[in-house]
Amino acid sequence: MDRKTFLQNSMILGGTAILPTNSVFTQSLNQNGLDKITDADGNFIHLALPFNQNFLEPYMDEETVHLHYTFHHGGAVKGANTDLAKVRTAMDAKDAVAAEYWTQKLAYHVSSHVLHTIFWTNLTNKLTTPKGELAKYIDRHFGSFDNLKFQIAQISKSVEGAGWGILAYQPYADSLVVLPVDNHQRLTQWGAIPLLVIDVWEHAYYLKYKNKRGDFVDALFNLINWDNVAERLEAARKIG
Ligand code: MN3
Repeated sequence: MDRKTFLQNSMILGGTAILPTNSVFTQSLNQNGLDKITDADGNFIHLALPFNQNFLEPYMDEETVHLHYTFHHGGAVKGANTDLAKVRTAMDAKDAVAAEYWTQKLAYHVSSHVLHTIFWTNLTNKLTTPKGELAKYIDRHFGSFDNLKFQIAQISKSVEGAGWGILAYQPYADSLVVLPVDNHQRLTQWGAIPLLVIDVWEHAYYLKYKNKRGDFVDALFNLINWDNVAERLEAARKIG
């Protein structure tokens, strides 16, 4: 197989693998209305926030939520649609270089779209704590809720550059894992399903917290919706 044919084959995989990889999981989340990132035609859509833009005050200010949701998350949705069209055009034209370029852009924007979609639903304005199966999994895999909070806070504070701290369900091991993600188009454990994602790109906190990323991460524990995390664990375990 020459390089051009190889690239075309891998692009076909790369351009479409993002959604089918977790298609069973995606389908189950779509059915229960937790996450929806595409319409019936496969175009990426930006669902309304699950709350008003001032809902997370004072820990996350209204202006930050407005800019973050509208321009950062919204920009990823627009970008993903553009990239998808460009990938298709490039494949029609058998332009391997362009298709490789737009496939990488697509991975970047779709990853951003997925993680932001989860991020908004992970937040609420009342204190919650892990219960039921989620609490059992946390005790089994981290020893205690405090240990989990410590680990995910440390990871979120120290992940390099623009990134995320993620609590995920790893179906291969039936376990919970904490992952540092400094380039969100690359997973650090294949197969792991994100349950709780903490956005530590500067746009997520800089207006209010300036350079104090640690203060933002600590404040975020006032907003985490552990009932949503529990719902995600239940959905993720069904595909294991
Ligand atoms: Mn963000």
